[in-house]
Amino acid sequence: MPSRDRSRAGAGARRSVVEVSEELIAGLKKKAVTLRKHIIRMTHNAQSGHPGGSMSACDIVTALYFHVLRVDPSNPTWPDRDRFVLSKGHACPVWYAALAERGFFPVEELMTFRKLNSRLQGHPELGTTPGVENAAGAEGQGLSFSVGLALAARMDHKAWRTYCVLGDGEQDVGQTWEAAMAASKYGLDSLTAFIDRNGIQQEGRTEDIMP
Ligand SMILES: Cc1ncc(C[n+]2csc(CCOP(=O)(O)OP(=O)(O)O)c2C)c(N)n1
Repeated sequence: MPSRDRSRAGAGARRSVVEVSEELIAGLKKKAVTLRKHIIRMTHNAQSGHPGGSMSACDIVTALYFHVLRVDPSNPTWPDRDRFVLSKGHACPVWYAALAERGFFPVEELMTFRKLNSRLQGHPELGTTPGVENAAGAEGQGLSFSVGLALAARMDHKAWRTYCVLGDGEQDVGQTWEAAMAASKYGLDSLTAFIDRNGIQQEGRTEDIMP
């Protein structure tokens, strides 16, 4: 998040700018197609879920999981891992697809999405799915949770970063703005927030619902 007072930034914060090449972009685009295929199969198999919001977040989630995030699929709770928070939790098919492709659990398990006793429920659950970092479903809470994570990293003098994905419709929720103000106040430069600007939300175009 932008900071007005960089001097308060956490010690040990890592640079958030990454090198990219044409080859890397091509590889990520290919991986994003794979994730989109998973999303379609999962939601079709379940005959429910949120394919649209999952698909629109696909490029962001792919870039994070396949180039940026420092995570260890064989040790999902590695204390020094970067944290990924999906605030728009209804888009969890894209998260599950990325986690499976990254090796957190078998790709075949994706077909259990939204089934009884599955680890892949319709909204993310903390402690149920390997690699899932936050429970979500009620929109507007993820950035507050992310602010807490970033503050915790600073208090512990840790270099891990927090990445949060929000919906554009989710900007209607006041809690998101409270969290943004807190992130700015504390100069949390280890926190990066993305708004998935797909222009639509559940009941219409984002501009029409809350101009
Ligand atoms: C607090 C709250 N109110 C309503 C909902 C119902 N809901 C589920 S998805 C959605 C649309 C969200 O729009 P956006 O954040 O833009 O997500 P996207 O369109 O990218 O999926 C809504 C309102 C919810 N999950 N939480």
